[in-house]
Parts: sequence; C-alpha cells; structure tokens
Amino acid sequence: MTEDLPARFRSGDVRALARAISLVERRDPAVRELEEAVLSGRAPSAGVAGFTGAPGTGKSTLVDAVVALLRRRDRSVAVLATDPNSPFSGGAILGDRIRMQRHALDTKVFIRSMGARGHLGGLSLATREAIRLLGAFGFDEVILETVGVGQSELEVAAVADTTVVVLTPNLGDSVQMIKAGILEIADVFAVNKADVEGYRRVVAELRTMLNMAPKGAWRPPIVPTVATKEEG
Ligand SMILES: Nc1nc2c(ncn2[C@@H]2O[C@H](COP(=O)(O)OP(=O)(O)O)[C@@H](O)[C@H]2O)c(=O)[nH]1
Ligand SMILES: [Mg+2]
Repeated sequence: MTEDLPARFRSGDVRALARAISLVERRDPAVRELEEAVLSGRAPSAGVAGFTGAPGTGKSTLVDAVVALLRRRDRSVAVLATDPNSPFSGGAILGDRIRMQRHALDTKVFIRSMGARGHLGGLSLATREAIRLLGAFGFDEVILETVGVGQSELEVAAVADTTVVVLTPNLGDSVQMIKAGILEIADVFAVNKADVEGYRRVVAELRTMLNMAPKGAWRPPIVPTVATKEEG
C-alpha cells in the first residue's frame, strides 16, 4: 500500500477509493490499516438499495434510471455491480459501462463491478466492506446490482436496506424466483418491461403468490416499470 492512501482517500481522490475497493476485493491485509484510518466511529454511512433478478430483466437499465433520479435530487451515488459468476472486476462490465455512460463525467457517480472470486459468502463480506468505504468517502447512496443466481440475492438482501426484485413478463423468470426463495427477501417487486405484452399476468401471478404469505406479513408492493423510458 502506498503510504498516502488514507490521506488520498480522505482528500476525496476517487482513484484512492478504487484502490481501496480492490484491496478489499483481494482480501489484502493492507486494507486493515486503511480502514482504521478512514472508518472512524463518526464515518458517515450510505443508504443501500439492492436490485436483483435474472440476467436481462433490466436491472442495469433500472439502476441507471434511479441514478439519474438521485442526481436530480443532488444525491451522490455509487453503483456496485456484483456478479458471482464473473471473474472480471475492477471497472464496470462493458455493457453496463456503455449503458451508464451518461454518468461517466459526473464526479458524484461512481460505478464499479466486483467479482466474488469463488468464495461462498465472500461477495457479501467484500460488498459490506466496500459499502462502508463508499459511505466514508462521502457517497449518500449505494446501489447494488446483482444477478439472481441462488445464493447471491440472499446476500444482497442481507446487506441492503431495501431489496428490489426485478421480474419481467416472462413466466420463466417468476418460476425461477420462487425456487430461489426470493419472495421472502423482496421489499419491492419491479415488474419491468411493462411495455411488453403479458406484464399484467406476471403482476397477477405474483399477487396470488404473495397472498399465500402468513397474515400480517409484509406485502411487498408490485411496481410495473419501463426502465428504458424511466417510467414506474
Ligand atoms: N422493452 C423494454 N426493454 C427493456 C426495459 N428495460 C430494459 N430493457 C432492455 O432489456 C435488455 C437488458 O437490460 P439490462 O438492463 O442490461 O438487464 P440486466 O441484465 O438485468 O442488467 C436491454 O436491451 C434493455 O434495453 C423496458 O422497460 N422495456
Ligand atoms: Mg446488468
């Protein structure tokens, strides 16, 4: 670790933040020293929203829309895209980077992907630490985007204040989700691609399933969205 990493971090150098997250991801012992220096008891913490769902449901598009919304409210926001199957890390996944290009020059937006490196539970551990660093750095909000593949969405739910489960008008999606026990972890359901035929059926199907939950249990709202038009 370079001597001045904590100082650079505290001065708001975004490259120091990126480096700190890489240390966390690699489980580099040097991160301890940095954390001691920057994560004091008074370090601010960010609000955390998680978006999870099958590939292609429109999570990145939705997140991009939410980032734009937060920026209009002058909130700074960091996006962590985690893909437990991906060995890639350090920078956004290519497609997402292109999609979120409009925020590229905005210093109050930070976009980064993290890999899980094959550790079960490693994703949530590294994500948790990265979130603390992002909060200490001064970000108001952190958005997690993760591909829904079994364990990962449970990990997202564990670290996020609010978990949004993204579905689309495609029967396959919802059936998969139930298997993964996703009904229990959702605070909100987004039925995205509401411009595509069949979304009403998914909403109805979801409502039926939620009605089977115990009485008095939290009933997550179901919100139809059209991420590509920033609707919903
Ligand atoms: N018709 C329609 N297409 C959408 C909507 N939201 C996203 N898409 C498209 O769905 C594809 C996958 O979106 P993406 O955000 O990459 O999904 P992710 O894999 O869940 O992150 C892209 O081609 C998007 O343009 C929507 O609301 N309506
Ligand atoms: Mg994506």
